[in-house]
Amino acid sequence: MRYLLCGIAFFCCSISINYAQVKAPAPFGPVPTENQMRWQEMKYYAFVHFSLNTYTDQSWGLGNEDVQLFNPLKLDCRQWARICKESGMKGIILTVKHHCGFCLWPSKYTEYSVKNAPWKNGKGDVVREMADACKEYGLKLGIYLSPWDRNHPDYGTPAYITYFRNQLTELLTNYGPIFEVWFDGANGGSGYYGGANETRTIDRTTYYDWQNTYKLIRQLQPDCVIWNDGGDRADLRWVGTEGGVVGETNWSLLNAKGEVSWNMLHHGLENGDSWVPAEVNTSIRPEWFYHPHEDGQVKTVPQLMETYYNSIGRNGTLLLNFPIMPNGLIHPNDEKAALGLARAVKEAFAVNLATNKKASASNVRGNASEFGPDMAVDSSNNTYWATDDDVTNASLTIDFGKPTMFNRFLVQEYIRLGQRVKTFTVEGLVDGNWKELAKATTIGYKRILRFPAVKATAVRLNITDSKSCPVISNVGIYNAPQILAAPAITRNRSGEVTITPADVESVIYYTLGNGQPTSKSKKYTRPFLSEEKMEISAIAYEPATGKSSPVSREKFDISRKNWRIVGINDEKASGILDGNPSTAWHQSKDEKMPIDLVLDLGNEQTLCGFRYLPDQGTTAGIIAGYQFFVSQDNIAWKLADEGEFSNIKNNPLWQTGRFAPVNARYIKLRAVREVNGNNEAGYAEIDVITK
Ligand code: FUL
Repeated sequence: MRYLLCGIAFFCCSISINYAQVKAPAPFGPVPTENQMRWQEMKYYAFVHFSLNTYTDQSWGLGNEDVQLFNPLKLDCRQWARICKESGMKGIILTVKHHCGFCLWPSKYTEYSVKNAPWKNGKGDVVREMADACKEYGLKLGIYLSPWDRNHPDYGTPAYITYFRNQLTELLTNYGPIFEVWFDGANGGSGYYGGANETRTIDRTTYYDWQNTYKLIRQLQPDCVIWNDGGDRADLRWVGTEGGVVGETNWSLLNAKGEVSWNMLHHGLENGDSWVPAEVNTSIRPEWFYHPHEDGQVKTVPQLMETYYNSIGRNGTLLLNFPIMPNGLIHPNDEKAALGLARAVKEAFAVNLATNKKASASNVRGNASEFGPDMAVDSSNNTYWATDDDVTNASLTIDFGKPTMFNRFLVQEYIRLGQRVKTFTVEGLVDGNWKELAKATTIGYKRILRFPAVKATAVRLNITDSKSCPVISNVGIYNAPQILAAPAITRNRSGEVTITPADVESVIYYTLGNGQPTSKSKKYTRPFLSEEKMEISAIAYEPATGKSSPVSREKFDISRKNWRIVGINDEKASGILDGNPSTAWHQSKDEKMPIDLVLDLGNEQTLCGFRYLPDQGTTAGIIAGYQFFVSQDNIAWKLADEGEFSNIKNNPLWQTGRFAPVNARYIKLRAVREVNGNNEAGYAEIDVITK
């Protein structure tokens, strides 16, 4: 009898062991919520920037701009929605209130809104029109509501928080489902504030009392995700730059508490205790709001494709911005670029060469077919290949059966069970030998690797390190057509113009001026000298296919050859005149604001503006408040321009100041305020605009 009982016990045990072996892996570490999952699967959606700035050519309004300016006679949210839909986007986030405080909906809590604008005699509501258009086109609606409000008299006091929440309540109750709310952390301090015209500082860690605002949002819109780059962790994180790129290593994790450094924003935190995935926000033009002078600077398809790989291809989502024109429409150049990107993405990922191919693996969880390698090539994101719990190093081989050409490798983890993979490689079986094609770190929801096209009969994914057993839901292998990128044009201080292609196969053709170069234009063979004011346009052309890149154009003003930096004995300072954006120079640490930089142009010029490029490598020393002086003799100075470089911290582009033409030989850029409020001033480049 005893033997019988032991036998039964043994039998039961072995059943439960067998059963345990084929149990799905347990979640590892933090996992996404259903809201985060739904958001992640949207992948690509639009930002729309539209406000009074659209009419004043500003980046940040001060809060005193006249509501009478707002009159978009052709406003058509259906055009925005159509373009977004045709571009493959899944939603639109509208700037319902930017830092200037002007509201695109007739809020009952302020007079500073569409209700007092001439547009539709004050009866208009952009948010309503946007919500209707989104519904019609099957897009989700999100709202950007700036916490910083340069118009509101109560900004800085608790009363403003009540106002902010009242507005949020209006927006989250009157316009149907909202998929995302976006709380911009930018705050420059100064503003109109109901006429006070002063600087107001708030404590970012306490002032907004985010936790109670989050509660309100969860109550009003339980399916909504919250973006916040401030101290309080919400559902999604900023990636630390508006340049359209998240770190190659990108963990969807952060710690719920404590400071978040730039590195954490950009790469996530490998052992973070909360799921806070990355959203990559960038504009289709250099700036967020519409500026007519940027009509020729809309990002090209190769540039946008680069952004695609650097966001969606790196475990992020892509939030691409369209600035709206004063007439209320998206500019045709922006439409063309967005549709061009959609086409390029479709072409690149048209055929998944891995689908239903023979797959094998070094280990399969409990040898169960439901976790077998086929699950990674079955075109379903809900099935996955997984290994036994103790296996964190494993490979998956896909056999094409014949030599096959490809240049892209896509891989996805089943993130509902957590983000696990730390490192992996991709190999191709070329002429009977395994050859490494790519090596990378994290995977997450989706990772896409690029490498030169190769012909191989099989592909092997090697997970070389993982926090726990890998769980791979999908593998894709593609042969994307080559896209020629526009060449880079630079001119150094001696006037030497260099044009650099992005690849080795193409030939460069250029024209002087802003015409359209073709393969019949002048061929570029080596750097050439041009000390004059000049404009140049160039293309990369591939003789084998007859394809050309988009045009790159550069304007160079007078030569800086004879310029002198006055009163500075540091040789490195000449980096600010060398035409190379990556060499920067900073004033001595002992300097106190205001910090001056004086330049001698060598002879008198008729100036009508200046340009400043901040250090591209750090936010330290970026000038936010400035004055610009001119002089004939370096003794008597005249103020030509002053103001703020709005949003320069997050978007450190070339800044331009313009003024009435004036003759001068000396210029002085005075730094009045640094973005971080420190006594520091740094420069990558300084230039002038002559008449
Ligand atoms: C920034 C803002 O200051 C910009 O104006 C823009 O709205 C961008 C999306 O966020 O921080």
